[in-house]
Amino acid sequence: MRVVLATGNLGKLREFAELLGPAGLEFEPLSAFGVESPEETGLTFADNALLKARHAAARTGLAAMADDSGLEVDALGGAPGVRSARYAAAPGSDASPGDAANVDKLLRELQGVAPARRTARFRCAIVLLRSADDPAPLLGEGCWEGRILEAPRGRGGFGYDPVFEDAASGRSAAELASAEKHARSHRGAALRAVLAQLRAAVR
Ligand code: ITT
Repeated sequence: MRVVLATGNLGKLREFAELLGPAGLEFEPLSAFGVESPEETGLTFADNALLKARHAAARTGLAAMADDSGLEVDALGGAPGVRSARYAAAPGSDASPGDAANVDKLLRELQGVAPARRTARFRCAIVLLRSADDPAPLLGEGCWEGRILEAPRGRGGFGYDPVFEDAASGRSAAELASAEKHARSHRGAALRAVLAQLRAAVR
């Protein structure tokens, strides 16, 4: 199956290459087709993953996979959530402010919040569509529990990884080797769920 991966996020692209290589599924990034990303208007991660996959399948005529993910922080009532990529953007703007600005804003919002109240989780929804009008999309979801640190730690990963402490190991996501991150992460779990459905469907 030739699959287009509907993401413009280089950190996600790298992780998909690491995760999909061993599964034997080859993909091409949406950027290779000169297609822009759609506006993310969904209320849930699954809504947005479906919208991105359908857009990519419609524009390329290929099967498409998309990931929508983000960070849910309990002390912030679940924010930034589906708005994680645009968290530090000016009101009304849809331009991506970048990882550093998003992390700075998160640390500012949590200033003075005690360690025990800094619980958070990454969420990820991954959708695989065989075509733009596929009536039965495959959907996998994953969740990774942790806590928001008071300052960044580690040099790996991308996005919010340096300020997300893995509940199980006490290390930041940016301090984990990539294989360790995939074994625990929201994206690893969501992708394993999609691949299991795919294997069952082609059996
Ligand atoms: P695409 O929509 O093109 O895939 P995006 O960056 O806009 O790229 P999302 O809308 O899904 O993707 O936003 C995800 C946000 O959550 C973004 O700020 C990421 O940095 C962050 N995020 C998701 N998974 C992450 C991970 O494993 N580690 C750190 N940050 C992550």
